Amino acid sequence: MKSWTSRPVPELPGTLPQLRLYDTALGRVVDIERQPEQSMYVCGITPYDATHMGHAASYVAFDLLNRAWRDAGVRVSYVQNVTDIDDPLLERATATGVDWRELAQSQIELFQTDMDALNVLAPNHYIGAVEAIPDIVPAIEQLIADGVAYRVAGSEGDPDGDVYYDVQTAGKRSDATDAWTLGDVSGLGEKEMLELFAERGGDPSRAGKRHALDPLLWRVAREGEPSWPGATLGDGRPGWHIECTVIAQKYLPAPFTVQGGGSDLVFPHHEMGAGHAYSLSGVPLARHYSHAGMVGLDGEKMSKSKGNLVLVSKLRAAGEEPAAIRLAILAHHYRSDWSWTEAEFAEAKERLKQWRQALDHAPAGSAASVIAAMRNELANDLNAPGAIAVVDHWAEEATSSGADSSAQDAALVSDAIDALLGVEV
Ligand code: 5CA
Ligand code: ZN
Repeated sequence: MKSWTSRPVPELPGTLPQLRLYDTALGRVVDIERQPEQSMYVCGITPYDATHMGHAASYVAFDLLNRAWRDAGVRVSYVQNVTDIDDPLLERATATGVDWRELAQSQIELFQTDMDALNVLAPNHYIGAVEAIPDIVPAIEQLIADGVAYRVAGSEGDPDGDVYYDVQTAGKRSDATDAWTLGDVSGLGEKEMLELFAERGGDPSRAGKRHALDPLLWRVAREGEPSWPGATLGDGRPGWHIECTVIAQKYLPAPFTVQGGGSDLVFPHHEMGAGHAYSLSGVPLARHYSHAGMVGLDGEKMSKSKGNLVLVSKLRAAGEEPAAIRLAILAHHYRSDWSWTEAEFAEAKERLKQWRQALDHAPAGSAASVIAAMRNELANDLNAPGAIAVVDHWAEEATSSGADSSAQDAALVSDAIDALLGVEV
């Protein structure tokens, strides 16, 4: 699938120090090993709804990582999927009387326009679940042949042949220290897992499964549902976790550096994806798992059912500047849960104005220390609020100095804000 186009990233003198990032599986901040090329997989949208502020914040978070690596002189190989076939998409299409393909297409286009507006760098590979099916089918066949996946007999209206991943058998396959067992990524106990599994697309009570937490790999065709050729699996469509695993394994090294997404993906999605990958390849899927906090509206969870979605496209249509939206997102550390509020958006707009005014008074020789301090903040677990505070401090001094601007310093500070924070001032 075609991706959007990245805007150019200004080059800055010097380089970002050692990058440290919070690793969900380890539960602490770790040094990210230096390599000439880093690799990142960020879970993409399920295109049944327009990009809301929560989606946007998760892509902006990993865009900071992308930019930090680039600033450290490292190439970045970046892959993102789009879940262009799944239950929620079909349900929404049916409910609204729109063809599911048209719904997906329109929301993907809107998402890409939003990402471009927010100056999020594009992935090198943007891959749909549907286009990955020819790669997913043999992977599931291999899991069955290896005894870590099984077919379930039909019952209660479900036909024969849905394929599930056997979490218990898979978790006992190897004694290697890097082998996967259930809970390695999320650190959760079984009771919490069961609750989240049911909430987030799992089917714990499906009859015939070996374990309630076994996730779906292949759903055989049902009347009225789209399906694709599945070779020995029979016609059907893929489960959710195997989609990301297979796409990541095809386009990225094994293991790749960071898998990212919102914190609602820790379990079951990234947990199960890590299991599938280890079963398929005998090496971990990713070296690190990284998660962005959840965004709400005025203190409540943002959800379609509550009707409280803040859509990036709606703000844009109302004439709001995307750079201000991005700055409002960045005022929160990527790992914290936070709420979008009008008051904070107003603050972000005011901040952008002040930064722009300050550029007219950039003191000569002031840029180097601003860039170094911003880099230190971002190298420390992508502390964007810290980097913003650095620029705020510089802007206050610049404005109060009233001096004529040093063109060179103004250009450097402006480039740093663009290159590191992705905000065009
Ligand atoms: N297609 C799958 C991932 S493979 C999916 O979760 N799609 S999504 O459209 O539901 O979400 C896309 C991304 O936005 C995910 O990383 C998800 O964790 C993140 N996300 C969704 N809601 C929020 C929210 N309220 N706050 C922060 N991030 C969110
Ligand atoms: Zn995913």
